[in-house]
Amino acid sequence: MLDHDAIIIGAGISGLYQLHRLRALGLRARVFEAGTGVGGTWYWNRYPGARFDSESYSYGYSFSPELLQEWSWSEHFAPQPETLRYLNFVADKFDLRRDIQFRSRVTAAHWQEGTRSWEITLEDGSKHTCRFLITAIGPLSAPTMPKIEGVESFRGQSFHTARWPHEPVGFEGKRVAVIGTGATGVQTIQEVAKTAGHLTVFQRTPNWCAPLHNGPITEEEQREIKAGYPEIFRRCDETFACFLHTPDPRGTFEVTPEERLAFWEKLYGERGFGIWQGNFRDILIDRQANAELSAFIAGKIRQRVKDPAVADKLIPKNHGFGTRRVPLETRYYEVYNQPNVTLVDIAETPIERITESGIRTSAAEYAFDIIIYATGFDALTGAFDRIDFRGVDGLRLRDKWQEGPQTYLGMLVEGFPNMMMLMGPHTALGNIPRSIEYLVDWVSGLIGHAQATGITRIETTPEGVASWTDHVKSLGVGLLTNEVDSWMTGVNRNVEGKQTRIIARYSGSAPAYRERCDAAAAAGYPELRLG
Ligand code: NA7
Repeated sequence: MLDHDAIIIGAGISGLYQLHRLRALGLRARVFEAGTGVGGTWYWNRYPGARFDSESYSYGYSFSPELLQEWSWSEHFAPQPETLRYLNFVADKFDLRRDIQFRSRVTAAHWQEGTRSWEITLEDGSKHTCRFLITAIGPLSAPTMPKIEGVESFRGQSFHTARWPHEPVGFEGKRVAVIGTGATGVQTIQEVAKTAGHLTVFQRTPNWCAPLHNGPITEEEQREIKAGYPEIFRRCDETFACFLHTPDPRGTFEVTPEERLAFWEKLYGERGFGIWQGNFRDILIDRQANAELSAFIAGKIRQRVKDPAVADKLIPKNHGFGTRRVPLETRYYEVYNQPNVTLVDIAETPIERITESGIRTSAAEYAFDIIIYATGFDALTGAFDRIDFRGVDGLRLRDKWQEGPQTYLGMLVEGFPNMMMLMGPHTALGNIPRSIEYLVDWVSGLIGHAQATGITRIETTPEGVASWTDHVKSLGVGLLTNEVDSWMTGVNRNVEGKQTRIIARYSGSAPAYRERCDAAAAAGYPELRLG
């Protein structure tokens, strides 16, 4: 007898909802979670300033009308502590904790053909068996430290943003360094700059940032939100990437220069991702359109940063607006007008090493009390690489994906029967909880089908994988995003073997993705071998 019907790795947004759904199917499901609490991304990323860039009310779970009415978001873009409270509230409300084992990092998962089951090994060496294995390990959950000599030698305090301590860290009067200026670095910098004695930002590549325009949710807005949830989620269902924003059907050059400017001014003044996700339909395809928009944003940066030389350093030169993830900010650029903040361009003067007392670049030596590494993640496939997954005949997932991931619908892998991935490579990212709810529902439908028909082995066919992988690749053709190094193209200069771009992300529309998955289910899963 197997220990469990299903094992879910991870108690983040996807793991929690998957547990809830599997229970409803009558399965004995168990979640193994490395952390000491629920929350996943929002459990680990406790760095100062961490918050949503999606509107709070478009980000929460939609599956329970009761939950939607019971929970009140306090800000349009909730800060991390509130989101973590929310996920704990969900865990309590649906009594999820009794099936979650914390402090339990999964190190290996091996397929056992004889029993059509998975054997999972935890860090403590214990083993657990199950019929179905569901990975809910997140697309951005394997933090990476920079490959810089001397990282271990620093005597002050140092933290990676995704492994932030649970105790408060004070910056008053302290000399603080931040390395990294992605979405995380930007949020950290604008918060730490408020109190640090002196903050030095080490920037290798500037990113194009745009204003978040956060604010508290008033009582009246709260009433409107709660009454309007069906409409909010209907909209998220219809938009390209499940945000409240979706591309404008017009092309950049189909309007007059005056109309274009007025539209961009409006978007720049509005909340959230509109400037990225709700812009003209061709800004990420048409080079000229992208260049015009980039020039517009560069103008904003120049207006906001007093020192023209600093402004120039903050303007990206090697990629256009929106071709990497756009960090949303609150007075980020104004931080560089403060006397307690210095920007060091390490593309110009590279970091040579971390020393006992601070950081040495090719031009100077800096002393610090605290170094913050906002250096990102081994994205999309990194969390998979950190677990020893072995499928049929001991095949290693890492080897199978050596040339880049190959999946069916981003959820199944040939040679890895009964394993389903939530937010694995080749699925739609966008407003992630919206994608998660869909994927969990689809996986639950498949497992429910197996339960009802006595199926104990589910494996995708090579044809299914080939056609999906080709489809994902073809969707990426012509996208400016895929011409740029970033976590979205699978590049991480700190990780061996991740120096070249791959197509690891589904870049079509979310409705088209769902249509394809729905059709597969409706047709009785023709691309799966069920037995
Ligand atoms: P990102 O977006 O991958 O950013 C990492 C940053 O760290 C980026 O600015 C990197 O510069 C910088 N970095 C990484 N390694 C080094 C070294 N060795 N030296 C100097 N600078 C370095 O990660 P985030 O955590 O900000 O965001 C990830 C996603 O999580 C985000 O998009 C949200 O969707 C949630 P580079 O650009 O590589 O030159």
